[in-house]
Amino acid sequence: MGAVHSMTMNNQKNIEYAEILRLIGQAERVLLCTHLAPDGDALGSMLALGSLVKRMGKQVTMICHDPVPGYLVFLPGQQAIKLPAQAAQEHFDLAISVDASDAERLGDSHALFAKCPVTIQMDHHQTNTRFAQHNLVLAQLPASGSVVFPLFEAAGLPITREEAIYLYTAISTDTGNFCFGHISDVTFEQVAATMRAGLPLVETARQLHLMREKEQVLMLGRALNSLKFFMDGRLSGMEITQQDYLDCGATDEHTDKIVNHGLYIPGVQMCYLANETQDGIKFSLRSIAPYRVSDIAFRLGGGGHAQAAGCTIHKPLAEAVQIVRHAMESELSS
Ligand SMILES: [Mn+2]
Repeated sequence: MGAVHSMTMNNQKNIEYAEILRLIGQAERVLLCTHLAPDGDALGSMLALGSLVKRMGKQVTMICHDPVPGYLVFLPGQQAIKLPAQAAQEHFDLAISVDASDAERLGDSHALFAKCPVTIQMDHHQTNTRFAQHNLVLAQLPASGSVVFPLFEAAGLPITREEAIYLYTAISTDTGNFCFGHISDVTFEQVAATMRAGLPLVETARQLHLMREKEQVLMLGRALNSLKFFMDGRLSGMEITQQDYLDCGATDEHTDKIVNHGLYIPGVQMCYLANETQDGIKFSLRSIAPYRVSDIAFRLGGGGHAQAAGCTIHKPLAEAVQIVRHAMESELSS
């Protein structure tokens, strides 16, 4: 099967699980890192891998450019995750990156990662740049947690209750609690294995998918209160102002995912959330297929995926909203 491209560069090939275990086996001190602004897949995958490497008798240091967000502090053992600066004096023989599609996504962690004599990365992003010496990129899998998962069986280590929490967190995060993404029968077999390992499903799902911080709920209320419809209900828009942030005592992390509330309404094909921040109006754009928002975002200086994109416009709120709304309206009428 590999014969066709046998002439391509070595780093185009995926490293085998057995080879990853061999490289871990040869190391003493292992550095683990993940992408900045970490989510449940990033931290769940890194913590699962950290636990496995520790069980293999190695010294483990986990780092991330940003601190653990409030909604993920329930993850057992997350206190051990350091900021890159806190690990800068340590020396490692092996570094493994998880869930980062490119070197820039590692933020300040990249300098420490690149300094290690042996580097591996495990990821599931289609756009992965294969920036490590050894790469395992499985874009057909829904989460990096699903990429890490088979390592436990390969190592002959049955997963523990804590590892079950990490892996479930990773997989259920990137699938929107099993609503989208590359979900297959294998996904559910992995989740079944976490249940057999003692996953407290109801409690973990509540923490991950139901609980919201007070500021998040207040900001959601402000956003929903601003909801407007255009083009006979095909386009919806919401706005969040500086005053909303002040009134609710909220910060950036409290407005995550609010935009989606504008899209899941019958008849709506596109939506935007205009977010008045200190440096410009940040727009989150969403659409349902086949409608695309990535081209609109790109034309306005941003980017993203076909159905989920964003851009920043440095104009007063009302003026910026006009620009984006007109761009979306013309896309919907084309
Ligand atoms: Mn991911």
